[in-house]
Amino acid sequence: MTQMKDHQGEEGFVEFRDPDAREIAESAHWQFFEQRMRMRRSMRHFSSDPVPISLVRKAVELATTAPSGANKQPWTFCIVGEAGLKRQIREAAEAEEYKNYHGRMSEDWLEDLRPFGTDHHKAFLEDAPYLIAIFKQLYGESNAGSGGRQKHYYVNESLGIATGILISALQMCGLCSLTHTPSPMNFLEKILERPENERAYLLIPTGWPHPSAKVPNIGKKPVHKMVYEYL
Ligand code: IYR
Repeated sequence: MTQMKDHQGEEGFVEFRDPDAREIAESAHWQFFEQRMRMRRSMRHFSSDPVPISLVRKAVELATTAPSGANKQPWTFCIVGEAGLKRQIREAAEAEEYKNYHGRMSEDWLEDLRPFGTDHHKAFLEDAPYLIAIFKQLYGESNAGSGGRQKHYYVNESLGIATGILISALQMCGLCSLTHTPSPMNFLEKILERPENERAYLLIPTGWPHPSAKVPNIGKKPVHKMVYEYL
C-alpha cells in the first residue's frame, strides 16, 4: 500500500467507515440504481398532478451534499411551486427563447435541435408542479453582516456535480426532470429576488410525466467512443 499521511490522533479528522463497500456493486441495490438511472429521460411533458414537496426536498437536500471546491458549497437551490412565480418565469423564458429561435441561434444549432422538437413554447414551466432554480454563488458572505467576501473555487464544476446528483436523486424518487437552460436567464435572479452574489445556473422543472408524454427517439453513443482504458 502506498504510504499514507497519518492523521491518526490529529484534530480535524475523523475515521472513515463504509462497511458495505466491497459487496454493494454485486448487490440488488446496484441493479436497481442502474435500471432506474438508465430509464432517465429529459422530460418536457409533465402532468400537473401534485407531487409531495417532501420528495423534492429530499432530492435537493441530497444534492447539497455534493463535493465542491474547498467544500464551500457555492450553490443555492430555490424550489418554486407558486403559480404566479411559475407563470412569470414561463413568460420571461418564452420571451428570450422566442428571440433565440427567431434569429439568435445559428442554422446549425436549429438543425441539431430538430430531433427534440423544441421551440419557444415552454408550457412545462407552468405544468410541472415544481421548478428548481439553481444559482451559483460567485462568492460567499463571511460572518453574517460583516460585509466580507469568502472566495469560492471551481464554481461551475461544483454546480455541475451537484446538479448531477440532483437529477439522479429526483430519478430515484420516481420524478422526471429537465435540465433547462433558457438563455439568457438572468430574469430568474430578478423574479426570485436573489442577492447580488448569485447567478442563475440551471432551471429544473420536475414532476410526474404526463400520461401521454413522448420523448425523442434518440440513443446514446456507444460506450467505446467515450471510454478508454489504460490498465
Ligand atoms: N434553450 C433552448 C434551446 C435548447 C438548446 C439546447 I443545446 C438543448 O439541448 C435544448 C434546447 C430551449 O430550451 O428550447
